[in-house]
Amino acid sequence: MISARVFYASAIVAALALGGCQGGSVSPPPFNTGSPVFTITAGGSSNMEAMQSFRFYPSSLTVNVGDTVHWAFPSGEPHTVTLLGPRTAYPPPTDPTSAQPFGGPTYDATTYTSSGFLLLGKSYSLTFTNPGTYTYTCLLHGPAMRGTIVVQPSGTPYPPSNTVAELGASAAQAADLALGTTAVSQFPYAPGGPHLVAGLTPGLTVGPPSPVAVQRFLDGPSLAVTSVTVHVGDIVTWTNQSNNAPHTVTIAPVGAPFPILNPFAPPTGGNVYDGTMLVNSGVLFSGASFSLKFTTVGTFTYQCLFHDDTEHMIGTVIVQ
Ligand SMILES: [Cu+2]
Repeated sequence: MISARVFYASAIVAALALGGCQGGSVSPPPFNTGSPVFTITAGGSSNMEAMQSFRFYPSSLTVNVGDTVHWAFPSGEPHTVTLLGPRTAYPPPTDPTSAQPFGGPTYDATTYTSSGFLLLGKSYSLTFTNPGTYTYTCLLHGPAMRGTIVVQPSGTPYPPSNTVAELGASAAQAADLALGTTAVSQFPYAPGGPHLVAGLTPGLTVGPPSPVAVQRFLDGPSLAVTSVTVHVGDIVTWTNQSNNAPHTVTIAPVGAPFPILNPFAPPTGGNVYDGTMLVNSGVLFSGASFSLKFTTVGTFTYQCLFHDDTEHMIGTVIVQ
C-alpha cells in the first residue's frame, strides 16, 4: 500500500540506498536452470500500475545451505521481504522501521532481517546458511503475502517441485493480475453517477484479502473512467470496494501543491468543498465511504495519499 508517498520519501530513499549496498541494484538472474540460483518476484503490476498483485512468485522454494535467493520488485507498489529471526511478531506497516532494511546479506535465523520497502526494479538477495523452513512476509501486505524458503543441507538434490514452481511463477502472476479485470467488471454503481469506487477487488469487499487490487478511482466498469461530472450542490461519494488496501480521497485548494501528509492522517476539512480548502477523507479501509459536496464550478483533481505518485491513483471532479 504505502508507495513512494512524499511523507515516506526520506525513509524509502534511505531504504533503497541501503538496499543497494546489499545488492539491491543488481539485476536478478534468470530462474534456476541447474545452478543454485533462485529468483522470486515480489508482487506484480499492469495497466500503468492500476492492477497490483500481492503474492510472491513462486511462493515456496527449496534451496540448499549456501544458496542465494534473489527477490525482484517490479511494481510501483512497494513490498518487503521480512524474516522474523528471533522476534515473535512483525512490525506493523505504520511503524517507521518497516520501511528500513535490517540484517546483512546472509540469514541464519538468529537476526531479524528485512529488505525494507523496495519497488520499481529494485532487488534484494539473501544467502541461507542454516537448514530449516523459513516463512517470510511482506510487511505491507501480509499475512496474505507470505512465502516459504526450505533450506536443505548442502549438496541435497533439489526437489522437482522447484522446477514446477519456477516455471509456473509468471503464469501465476499473470492470472492474479487478470483478476483485476474481473474486479473492474464488477463496478457496483450506476456508471457516470455520483457514486465512485476508491479501489476495488474481485468480489468487492467480500471475502479474505484478494491477491489483486485495482488501485484507481473509477466511475464505471472501465479503467478509463476516472472523472465524474456533477452540478454545483451535488454530493460525490467514494467507497473503498476492495478487501486488501486502504485509500484516501484527498483534495487540495485550487492552485496549491498537493499536500505533504501522512497517509494515516485523520480527516481534515469536513464534507463541503469550494476550492479554497484542503479536504482529506482520512484512511478509508475496506467498505468505508466518504462524501463531499461541491459548491463551486470548476475542475478539481484529487488523489489517494497512499497511491498517488508511483501508482497514479488520481481522479477528477468536473463541477458544472
Ligand atoms: Cu489508494
